Amino acid sequence: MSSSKCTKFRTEPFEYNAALVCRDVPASLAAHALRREWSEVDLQVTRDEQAGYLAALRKVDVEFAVVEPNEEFPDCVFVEDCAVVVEGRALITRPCAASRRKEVDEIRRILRDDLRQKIYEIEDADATLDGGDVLFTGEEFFVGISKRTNSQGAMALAKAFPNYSVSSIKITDQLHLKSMMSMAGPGILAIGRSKEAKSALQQILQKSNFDYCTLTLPDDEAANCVYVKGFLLHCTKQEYPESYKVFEEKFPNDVRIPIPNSELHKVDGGLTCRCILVQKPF
Ligand code: CIR
Repeated sequence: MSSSKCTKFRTEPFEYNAALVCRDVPASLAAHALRREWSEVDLQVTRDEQAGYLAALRKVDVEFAVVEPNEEFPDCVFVEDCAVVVEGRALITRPCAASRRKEVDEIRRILRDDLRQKIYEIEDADATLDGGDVLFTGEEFFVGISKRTNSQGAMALAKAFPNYSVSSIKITDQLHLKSMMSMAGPGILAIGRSKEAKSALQQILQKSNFDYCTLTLPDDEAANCVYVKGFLLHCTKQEYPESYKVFEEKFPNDVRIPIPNSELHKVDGGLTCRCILVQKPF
């Protein structure tokens, strides 16, 4: 991992004790989930992948809040896009895709009633914001301005979280900002090696006052990992052997949990997009 200065990063923003997840994949995902390039999807494999994901979260011992799969919403397993939750505040997003707009209703209810988060809404009807475009580093937010998220969406994020700075990062090719990066621990920014990932990193370094350690992965997709309770859910050796090697070298075996994602990746799903991590009040 590389870093020039040494910033002391706070760990509390990462102290999640609950996860909102979809109980299973709806059958409608196979034919109707959005995807940038058409690809046949094996429903049973996606269901096995989701079961593996839930098993991993059980292993790290977070409380579960579950949204039922809804056949009307083929993309509903990708809960991350529906809300941005930090320190007890939940901003309900306005997903750009029309087919995903109403997914937020059930997510809002669970965040408010079961996970006892304070709900914030986006008032600007022109704003679009997908949770996959929002990277919270523990110190600040970066928001991808992409085909899914616009500057009004970024402004709504800044309004909901006035204690944190929000910097916009221009995205051209990838679906979301987090399609090529995520936090692999407090202060550790996992990032891919594509031209677009490099451009995003450059923008981050220019706009940030913090000195993150960067964990560079050969594959953008592998840079989407989930840090929770000291564990790291990341790609498998079969899917991304070169990136897997990096995780193997940098993290002890007993904190790493490889998660298969190749089938859900066909509909542009990564690992972060299948949960919303939350600090539920005791
Ligand atoms: C979509 O296009 O909206 C879904 N098929 C994939 C969403 C992935 N979301 C995410 O990475 N946060």
